[in-house]
Amino acid sequence: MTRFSRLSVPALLAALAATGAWAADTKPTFESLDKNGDGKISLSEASNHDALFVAFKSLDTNKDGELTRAEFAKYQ
Ligand SMILES: [Ca+2]
Ligand SMILES: [Ca+2]
Repeated sequence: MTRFSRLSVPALLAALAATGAWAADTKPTFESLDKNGDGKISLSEASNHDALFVAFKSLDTNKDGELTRAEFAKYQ
């Protein structure tokens, strides 16, 4: 029994890791990304979210280095 529960720990960790990977894939809200509350998402604010960071340049249509709510809406 003891041996079985020891073996199940890595399996549990793997399951948690899989859950975390899924959560990282979900799209964040504008409010959660705009840490300083200035109504825009800067590149450093977007860097907290890998997928958004990658998409940042294409979303920033006026190339001012920040995403407005309207620019971010295209991502959602
Ligand atoms: Ca901001
Ligand atoms: Ca912009």
